[in-house]
Amino acid sequence: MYKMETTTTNDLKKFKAQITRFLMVYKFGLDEIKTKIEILKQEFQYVHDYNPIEHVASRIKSPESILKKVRKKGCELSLPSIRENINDIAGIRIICSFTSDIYKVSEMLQKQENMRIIECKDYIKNPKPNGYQSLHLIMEVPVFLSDRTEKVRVEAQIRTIGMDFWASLEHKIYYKCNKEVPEKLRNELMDAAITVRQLDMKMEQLNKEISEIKESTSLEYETQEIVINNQKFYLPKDFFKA
Ligand code: 0O2
Repeated sequence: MYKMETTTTNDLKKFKAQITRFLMVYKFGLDEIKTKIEILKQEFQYVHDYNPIEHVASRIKSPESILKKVRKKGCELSLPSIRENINDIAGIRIICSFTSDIYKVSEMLQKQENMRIIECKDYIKNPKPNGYQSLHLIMEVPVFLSDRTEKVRVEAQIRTIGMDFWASLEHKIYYKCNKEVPEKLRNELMDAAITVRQLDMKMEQLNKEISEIKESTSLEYETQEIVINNQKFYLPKDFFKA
């Protein structure tokens, strides 16, 4: 009896250590991608004086959620099978201001060396039947460990603020209704998804008009940058001469 209990405790300890090591590699993969995104963000801001990324959030799927997905997909419950079949253990969400920014960010990520794009799902061009919109990229990055290099998959969900707002509400409703959303609510969610799409298009149009105005006025006079209280201001050069 005593021996059996010890074996069980040891097995559990071993299993816990294995899972921790397994998930740790995904955390390193996420760190790699987050650094790449931060560099792109800063460089884009510097070169184009504009930042296409509003904010970034990331998470590692909990062992419980991994288990649920294994059951849903009907794949084998082993670490190699989980690695092969579950693509979103490491997930990053990139929120952009405008739909065109989503494609800019996706293109920049796809051009990165040392990174392989396994799959691209465009739920913006082809929204899901419930109205869900987002661009999903399954990426594979190498993680350099002390004794080996591992390739890690990270799922990026790139979407606008509106798409994100809709998705988080839909996710709540889906779980509140125990995955059986009543028809009335489903129709209302679909209407809201259409409104989000229209608002995104309107904002994109407005942004284009603002950029055109900015471009034409900046051509009229040369500006000089001044910094007051760590804030940048651009004033016409003639102002300083006067
Ligand atoms: P959670 O709790 O967010 O992690 P695949 O991974 O490609 O083999 P899957 O899971 O069907 O198969 O891929 P898909 O459609 O790209 O979905 C992956 C993730 O996108 C989901 O993960 C959700 O986070 C999000 N997503 C997809 N469809 C919807 C939707 O209709 N509504 C909302 N709110 N989110 C969605 P999980 O594991 O399902 O959930």
